[in-house]
Amino acid sequence: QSDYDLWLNYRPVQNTEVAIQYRTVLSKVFFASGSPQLKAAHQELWMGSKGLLNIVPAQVALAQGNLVIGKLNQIGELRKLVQPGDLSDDGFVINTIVQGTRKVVVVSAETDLGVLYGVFAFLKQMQTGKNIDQLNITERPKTMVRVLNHWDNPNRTVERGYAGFSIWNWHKLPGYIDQKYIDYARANASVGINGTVLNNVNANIIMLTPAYIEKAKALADAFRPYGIKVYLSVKFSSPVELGGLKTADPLDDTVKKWWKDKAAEIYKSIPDFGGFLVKANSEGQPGPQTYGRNHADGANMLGEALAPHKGIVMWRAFVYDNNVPDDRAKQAYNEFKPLDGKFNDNVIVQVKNGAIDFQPREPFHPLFGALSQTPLMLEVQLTQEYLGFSTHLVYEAPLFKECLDADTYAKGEGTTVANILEGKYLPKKLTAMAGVANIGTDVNWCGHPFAQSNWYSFGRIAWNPQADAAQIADDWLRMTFTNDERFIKPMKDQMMRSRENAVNYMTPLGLHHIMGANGHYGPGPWTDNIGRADWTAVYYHKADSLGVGFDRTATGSNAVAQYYPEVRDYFGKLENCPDEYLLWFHHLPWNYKMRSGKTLWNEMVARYYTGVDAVKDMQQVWKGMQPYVDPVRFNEVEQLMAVQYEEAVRWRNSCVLYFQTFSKMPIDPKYPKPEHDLQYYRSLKFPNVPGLGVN
Ligand code: BDP
Repeated sequence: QSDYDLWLNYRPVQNTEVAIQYRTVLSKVFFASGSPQLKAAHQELWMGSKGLLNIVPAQVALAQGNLVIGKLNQIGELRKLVQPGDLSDDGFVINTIVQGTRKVVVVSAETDLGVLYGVFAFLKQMQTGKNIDQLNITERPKTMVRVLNHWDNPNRTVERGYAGFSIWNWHKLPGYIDQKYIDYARANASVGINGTVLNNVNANIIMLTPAYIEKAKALADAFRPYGIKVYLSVKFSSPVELGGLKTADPLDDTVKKWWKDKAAEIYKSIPDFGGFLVKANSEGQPGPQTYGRNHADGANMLGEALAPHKGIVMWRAFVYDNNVPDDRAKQAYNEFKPLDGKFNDNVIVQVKNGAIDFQPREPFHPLFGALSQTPLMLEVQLTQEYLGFSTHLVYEAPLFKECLDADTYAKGEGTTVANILEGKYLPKKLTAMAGVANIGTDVNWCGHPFAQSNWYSFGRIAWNPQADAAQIADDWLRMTFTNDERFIKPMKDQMMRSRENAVNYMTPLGLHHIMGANGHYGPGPWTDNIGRADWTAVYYHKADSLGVGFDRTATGSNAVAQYYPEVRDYFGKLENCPDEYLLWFHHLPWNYKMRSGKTLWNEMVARYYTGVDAVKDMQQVWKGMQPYVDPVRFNEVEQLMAVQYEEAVRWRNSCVLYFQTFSKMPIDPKYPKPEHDLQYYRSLKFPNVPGLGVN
């Protein structure tokens, strides 16, 4: 057994009591036949039964089944007994039904894909050791589009990828379908992910050439049985660069026609193609503004090209410009707020969780709540660009949830990001969530055995933004490792703390964007003068002899004014602002008195040391886990934690020594002194940092 199998490794059930129950249910199975999705579901159930129980279920007639699986119109009278309500959105039911002397477990749905989801959910019950005697589960996805965004380049490098190269072997496609593609699709479907954007948002035009459309088609065909649609990132200037046109102006008729023809060409090969993801006028990418038009003009033009085929446009709000003399945190809002309501129905605006860039902690993006007529989707980053790459154990679900549970107050109290995302205020419009994939060619897919939990939890949370991070960690640990409580309890606890630990040793108290330049590896609070101010660290922490932090209140950039009054007061008024966001919104003196009674300087130092100590604790806890984990993974995690510890120490030492040059205050002697001086940490060079994929 290897961690290639992810949370679908179907280990033998240890608990003999439930195993007997499972065997009885699985001994006689009616499985409706039909579509490729039902076949995939059937295959999965058989695979699961083999692994979990070492049995091959016997296929029986509908009336004989202890387990009945099929679409509602395939399960006869049982349909009436499950009373599912509307399941047209690929939801499913799993019910234990008593019919006279017969007890039968029914897994059913309106759609084929719903049945597949139901089968995965049923398997999960057994993987997590649940009693299946009285099941009564109805689930519906709360968002329509649940996509991974691969930042994969055609040459197989992965921008910000820390798990090897791209899993898409473009050279061997379309002729060769790697088993990995199927396993990828299974893993996605098991958590409800229903789409994948194959290529980097910094898009290469080659993706739209006929040869690559055929390659994408081969992937789409492989994924279809698992309900995964294929999408592409497109470069806005494609009509010029690929089509030879003079312009890519979205209002130009030849440009419109070019995109219409291109869309038609794609749909000819991939009839259920999902649509386009677009990064425009951001970080050097071309866009409608290049031609004096706005984001809505650009998005709608592409929307029109896709609309006849039912495709969608995911238009990114990640825009900022070094030439705009305003706080970077304000720029997306300033660009998109005036365009509210101007987007076509098949366009959705994709917004990162925070206004800067996937930092260890950011306040929720002010665009959530600000646009009331435009559907917004949330983009989170599974690949740990700012969270220690693939060497740090950081479970990100608490980070996703922090954003989703945040209250925007846009329509009064309770207007959370999650509620907005689910389309509660814009019924019938598109709803979606995207995760920047952390997947590569590493045997364990994600580089770190625990990084798989970020892929897993993304799917669960995209399906249900109200889901609970601890519950998801619990399920993932059980499915991936063991149901042994002696493992589950401590490791769940470690996972739940892990993100806060990373915040503490990297960017405590609202600090942000102080990582190393370019590669974004390790600390770089001293980063200045690298071509553009908004890519430096000093732009964000603004440390000086008087204090530290970015004043985003009315006396500063006033970014806080982009929030609704309740939120504005929460972050903007010093007496309300939680410590976690303090230096994001306020520039404060080094001797500012914190809630803890400590000075700001001492509190900052304390946080850095606490963060590192927490990694040490985690290492200790992991040592105790040896009896419950196979030696390969035990060893992998042990080594990675040692690396994480070293890097956490480097973050701490670099940051406290650097900020001390401004505070001029001592580090409490109760803490171990940094082993080296600041000069040493500044001089460290890390050539060949992963993740700088060039396309
Ligand atoms: C940043 C990455 C950069 C991406 C960009 C984006 O550093 O590589 O291209 O986001 O989201 O986080 O477009």
